Amino acid sequence: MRNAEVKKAMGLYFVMGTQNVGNQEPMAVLEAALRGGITCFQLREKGPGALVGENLLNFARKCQALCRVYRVPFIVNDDVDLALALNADGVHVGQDDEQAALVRERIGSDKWLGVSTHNVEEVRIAESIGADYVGLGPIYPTISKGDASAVVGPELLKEIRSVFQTMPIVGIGGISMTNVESIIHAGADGIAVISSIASAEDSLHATEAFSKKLKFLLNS
Ligand code: 3NM
Repeated sequence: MRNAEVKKAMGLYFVMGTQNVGNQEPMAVLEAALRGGITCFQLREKGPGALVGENLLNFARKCQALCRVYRVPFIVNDDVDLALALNADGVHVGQDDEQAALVRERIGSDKWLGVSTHNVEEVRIAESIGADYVGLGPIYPTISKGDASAVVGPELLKEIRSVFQTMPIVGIGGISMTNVESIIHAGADGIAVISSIASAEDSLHATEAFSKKLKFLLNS
């Protein structure tokens, strides 16, 4: 049951922090994405100028409240304390963040745990500690993550899908309308994007276009 729910949520997974929206109002961008049909949201507040303390807590609360209106899971990147304080739906950690096994212990079994992975071994470890899904990337070159590791391409996605047939997998990194098809054809359950929605001229239209294309690709 949970696996099916997570897979569905991986369809169009929007990742955003206040640093990703340029001059736009972050809440307006999130609302446009929710209206346009995102299926999961991750608050990833990172890098220079990132909100901290009370400001972060207040912003996160607003994001969570809006996600609830649209019945979209609200996941917190890295900050387990924040996720617990808000009773978020889940936590997402990278390889350099707090160890996923410890995060699972802290958040318990009810919350979703997502792990960023870059190769077969990392997916194997994520599976063994009970991750609900893995992000695999960067599939293509990205401008949104300064310390991104080497591009893996859709080929690795395909290989990983052949080894892990039931694990929910979301592709991330440089995904746009022009390459989304390659990610789904390689076996991903969906895509995770920052800039294609957050930096779009019109986030609502960008999201609607992704949503429509994904519905077609995932059902065919
Ligand atoms: N993680 P965009 S790539 C947050 O490879 C993140 O694990 C990555 O942003 C990974 O959609 C990435 O703008 C950035 O390329 C994704």
